[in-house]
Amino acid sequence: MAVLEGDLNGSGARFAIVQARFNDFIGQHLLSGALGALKQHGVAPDAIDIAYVPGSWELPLAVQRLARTQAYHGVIALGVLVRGQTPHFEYISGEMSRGLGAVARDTGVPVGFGVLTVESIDQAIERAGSKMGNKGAEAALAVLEMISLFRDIDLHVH
Ligand code: DLZ
Repeated sequence: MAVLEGDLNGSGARFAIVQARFNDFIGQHLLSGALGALKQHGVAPDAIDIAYVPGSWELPLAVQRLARTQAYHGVIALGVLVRGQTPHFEYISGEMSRGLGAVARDTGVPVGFGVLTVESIDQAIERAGSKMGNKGAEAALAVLEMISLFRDIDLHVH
């Protein structure tokens, strides 16, 4: 029986981060969290590219564009989507999350979901480096683990 399990060692891997600029005053903390997690696990600064998009709606298309290049072992999507008074939130969050999942499955490139989908700015702040952790860092860790798991699978199978 083989047990296949990734670790968090990111040395030698290349990453793209796609950052949605909407609510950037919170988003920049997600970016710091993601960059900190990658650095902590051995990823060199020149192995990371950062692309900016206007809002969370644009994330899947930019992530797809980057993932399709096959130049990156993983892509991390970061954004801050706050529910307003209209159904806008549902439309954007539904398409964004489905789109990111579809890109990961279609390209085989791990995509980290570091997009806050929250009721209020306060909830967003709590999840961007205060009492509920940092979802940008968590997304980066998940991508690190998936990349390592895929390496293990390839080594085991071939
Ligand atoms: C329009 C909009 C609204 C109302 N709210 C957010 C939000 O909370 N978070 C976010 O990332 N983006 C928001 N946007 C912008 C859309 O994602 C998109 O950029 C625009 O509709 C233009 O396509």
